[in-house]
Amino acid sequence: MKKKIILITLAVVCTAFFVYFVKDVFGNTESEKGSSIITEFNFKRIMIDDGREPPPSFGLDAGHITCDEYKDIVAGQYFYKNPGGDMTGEWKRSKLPGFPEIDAVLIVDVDGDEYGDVIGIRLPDVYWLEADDTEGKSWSVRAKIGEIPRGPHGTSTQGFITGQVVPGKRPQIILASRGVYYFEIPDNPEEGNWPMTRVTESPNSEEGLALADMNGNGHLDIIGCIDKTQRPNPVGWYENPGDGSGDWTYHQIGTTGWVADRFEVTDINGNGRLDIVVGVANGDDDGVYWFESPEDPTQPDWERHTIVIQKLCNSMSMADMNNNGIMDIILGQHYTTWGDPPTETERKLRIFTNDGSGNFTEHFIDKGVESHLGALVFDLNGNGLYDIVNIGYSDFQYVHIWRNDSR
Ligand SMILES: [Ca+2]
Ligand SMILES: [Ca+2]
Ligand SMILES: [Ca+2]
Ligand SMILES: [Ca+2]
Repeated sequence: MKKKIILITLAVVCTAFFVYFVKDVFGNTESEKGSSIITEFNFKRIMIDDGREPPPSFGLDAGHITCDEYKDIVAGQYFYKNPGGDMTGEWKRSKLPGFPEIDAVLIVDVDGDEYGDVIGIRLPDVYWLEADDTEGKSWSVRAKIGEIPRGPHGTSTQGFITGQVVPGKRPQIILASRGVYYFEIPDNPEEGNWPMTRVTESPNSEEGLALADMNGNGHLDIIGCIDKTQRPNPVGWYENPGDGSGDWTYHQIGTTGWVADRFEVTDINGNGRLDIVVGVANGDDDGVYWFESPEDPTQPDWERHTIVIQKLCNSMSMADMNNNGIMDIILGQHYTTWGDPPTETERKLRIFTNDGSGNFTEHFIDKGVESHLGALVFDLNGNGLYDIVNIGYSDFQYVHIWRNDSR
């Protein structure tokens, strides 16, 4: 009986926080808080972990796992509870089950209860993990949701995103490895074997993913890699057929000299057409480029524009960092011991703000921190300013955040 009362109390507390958030986000309180345009960035670097065990992992996401106004982080084998306040306190770390192999890649609300949910992969297996408590102190594997083939990186992979590509109560989980697949969350997720659809079977489609309605028909299309081994490397998008069927049509729109690693989509030049932004890595032609959409986005040969030339652009993301309503680019730098590795002073974290016409201004944020599938942005403390979250690959032992103190 006592246990039941505690559980009910927990549920009420969590619901109260949830209502607070919904109000906060949809009542525009958050955007009002951070609505003034930022003219100068001010970030504070905070190291939240320097003792992660190998192997290096790819997964990184932030979201509300615990019942407070601060976003928590999952990365690889670990969950980190946001300490709140100025976020310089201890980020309590819990190991996720399945250690050392499971790579936690996404935070997704699977079942609508107060216990946080995470999607973890140990390919070919894909799992739903859930917190056993509202603090994320311990976690359990709730179900194996399905299997996708192993790609070039064995048990893990570098392409994962959530979004509503088909109608449903909850967004789907989209994974790119040897092929691109999406899983739908069923009504009884604990039974496992979630419905899965294959978007492409192309064997070398592992890399970043983006979602956007490219042709304006109301269905989210997938922007991603089709063959990372081809040189030049194709850039393009998969057209959502809108009827739930698989094997989507791929539209190639251009090429990069080497691996098109990270993808983002926005209207870069303000003409109402969605353009594709690509971070290129690991060879000749490294840099960040944007491809200008023609009137018909299914046409090939979009004009390519350079935003910045930099080696190893494996960490590129997009958000409106200066609150002027136009998406900007956040860029970290990977480090490898092969080839001509960037020196420590070259490992920069930068923001490139767009004036709305495709003219970018560079803002130096920090240097010396390696970034691989990092430089992601989340408003970790709910103050209306995007903070930056970072993991590395060569320097896999670290997780850093940069708290956004800009005003
Ligand atoms: Ca849950
Ligand atoms: Ca455009
Ligand atoms: Ca902006
Ligand atoms: Ca913030």
